[in-house]
Amino acid sequence: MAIIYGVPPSPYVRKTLLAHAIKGISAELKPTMPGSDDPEFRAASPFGKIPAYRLNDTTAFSDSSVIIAYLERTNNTNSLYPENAEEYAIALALEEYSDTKFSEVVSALYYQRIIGPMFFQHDTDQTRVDDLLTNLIPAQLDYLEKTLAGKPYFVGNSFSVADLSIGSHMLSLYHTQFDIDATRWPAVATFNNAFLARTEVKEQLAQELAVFGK
Ligand SMILES: N[C@@H](CCC(=O)N[C@@H](CS)C(=O)NCC(=O)O)C(=O)O
Repeated sequence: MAIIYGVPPSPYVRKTLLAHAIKGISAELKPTMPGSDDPEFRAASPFGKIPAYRLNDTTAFSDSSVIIAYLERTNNTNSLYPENAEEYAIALALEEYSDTKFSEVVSALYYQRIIGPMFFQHDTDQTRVDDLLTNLIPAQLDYLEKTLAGKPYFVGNSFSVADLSIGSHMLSLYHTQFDIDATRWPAVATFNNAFLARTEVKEQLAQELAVFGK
């Protein structure tokens, strides 16, 4: 069985665990913090980022997008990639947007409110939080609202890696208790509620709450 190195509250580990659950693939989670100097982990993730993935003694690699692309090649149950070439490209572009720009602002709030105080004895910077709440996160939710354009999925007519990535980062927002105002962002709020209602997401959330002692 493959090994996933990481901890469930990381949005990228979360995304990877959810892909396994959606596809019905088992893997062993080896709890590993970012920057860990465990040599087995470092061989899989030279820069110390989580998640990393080990298939066997000789093959290991890192990055949630890489791991999920690999999984798809081994098992196309509940495919996360659209068949159509244009939709495939848009799904990858949205995954990249989500794992960079969207993650940047969401993870900043998640760090300020949850991860920093809980694991790194960092005090919350209220000025930064106010900027995230008032300007930076709403700007990205405006973009997502426009992109969804009232549809249930970000690309085409089924759940794809774009939805998985965006939903995974939205779960960080859930932990921060950010309220996705359904009058300003109705499609995003509907998407988020549908994501939270998925069985594998509920199970993932329960694991994360356990890590947070909730
Ligand atoms: N593009 C990577 C990003 C992974 C990532 O940034 N993980 C964070 C934890 S949530 C990390 O390990 N940060 C440590 C660092 O940047 O040194 C992926 O999709 O897996």
